[in-house]
Amino acid sequence: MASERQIYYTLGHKGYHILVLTSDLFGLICMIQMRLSPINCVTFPLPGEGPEQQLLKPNEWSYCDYFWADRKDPQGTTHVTGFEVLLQKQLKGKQLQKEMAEFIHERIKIEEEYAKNLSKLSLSPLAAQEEGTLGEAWTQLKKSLHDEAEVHLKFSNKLHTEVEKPLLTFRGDNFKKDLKKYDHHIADLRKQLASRFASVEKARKALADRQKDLEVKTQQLEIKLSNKTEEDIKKARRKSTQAGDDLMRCLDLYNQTQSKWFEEMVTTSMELEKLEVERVEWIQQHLRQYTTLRHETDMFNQSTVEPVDQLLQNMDPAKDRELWVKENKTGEVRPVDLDI
Ligand SMILES: *[C@@H]1O[C@H](CO)[C@@H](O)[C@H](O)[C@H]1NC(C)=O
Ligand SMILES: *[C@@H]1O[C@H](CO)[C@@H](O)[C@H](O)[C@H]1NC(C)=O
Ligand SMILES: *[C@@H]1O[C@H](CO)[C@@H](O)[C@H](O)[C@H]1NC(C)=O
Ligand SMILES: *[C@@H]1O[C@H](CO)[C@@H](O)[C@H](O)[C@H]1NC(C)=O
Ligand SMILES: CC(=O)N[C@H]1CO[C@H](CO)[C@@H](O)[C@@H]1O
Repeated sequence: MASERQIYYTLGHKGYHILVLTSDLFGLICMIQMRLSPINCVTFPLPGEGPEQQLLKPNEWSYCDYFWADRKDPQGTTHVTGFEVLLQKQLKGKQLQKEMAEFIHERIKIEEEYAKNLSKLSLSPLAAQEEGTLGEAWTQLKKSLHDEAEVHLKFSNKLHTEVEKPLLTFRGDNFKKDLKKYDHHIADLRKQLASRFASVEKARKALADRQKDLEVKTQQLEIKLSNKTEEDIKKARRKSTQAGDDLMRCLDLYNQTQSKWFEEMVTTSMELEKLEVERVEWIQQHLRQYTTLRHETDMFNQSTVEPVDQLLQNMDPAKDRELWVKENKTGEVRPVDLDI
């Protein structure tokens, strides 16, 4: 009797499918139809086929939703997997973080040199002999340069320990090793997927051959071109069924591997997403520390000139004159008219 079976193999989670249509009408003809769009051995739905796909994390622009396909590199010669694009982002982030540390290092050097210059100038003997309240104010002004130098030195030290070092040491050498591990893990699964895909193709061809063979034998029997017996046909049919089962088995293995790859892609890309969020937050935190320290410097820096302002306010030119006159006066008896 005529029987018709339709077996849908759903691959992956998003309705990617291989449709195996086994229609053994009179037990003779098997039709296989593969309805999928494999790209580099990953099966995607054909446009308009399969159920509508929803994003795994709608509205989040999550890594796990946007890196399923491979991309041709700019030269167009080799393919870069979506996962490799994510890995490259991580490596670049690491490099940029290092460059930021380098930049802060240069900033520190300027600050140190500036402090050294101020400190040196504060020791200058210029106008050291100024006297009185003006002399005091002048001495304080020179001293303020030394205090200011201290402020800048402290700033540079804090920049080093609280900004440069954290930026430099965030994620040590293990980070690249970890990325390599992720890379190998996902690449292995892709390789497995490719080999399973090849098996499916091979099994599909084998089944097609078996079916052709069965068809030819059946026709030959019908038009009595051959003395093939029912036995031969049964044998051919058995082999065809076997080839069909084999294909099913290969499909199932492919299915499992793609499913595994899919899951690992989701978990690993979300892991990378988390790492990126952490990196950005870490840098943000330390750049904020930079601005805090810089503000502090201004405030301390202000305080170094406050005593100078104070002394300038306290200056008393009259008193200075008095003091100077007392010390250097040459005689207070005034001359009188000549009298004979
Ligand atoms: C420090 O002084 C030297 C000259 O003595 C000058 O070349 C340099 O630019 C100064 N540096 C800073 C940061 O002011
Ligand atoms: C079938 O035909 C072949 C030659 O075409 C012959 O050798 C063979 O003996 C035949 N077998 C039967 C069962 O008639
Ligand atoms: C504080 O230091 C900055 C340099 O970092 C300098 O330009 C500024 O004039 C200083 N301000 C005072 C009040 O000393
Ligand atoms: C004024 O008197 C002081 C103290 O005796 C002295 O050090 C200074 O050299 C004198 N100034 C002049 C111009 O003689
Ligand atoms: C039709 C079919 O075999 N689907 C399977 C594909 O693979 C996943 C994961 O191994 C299974 O859960 C499905 O049942």
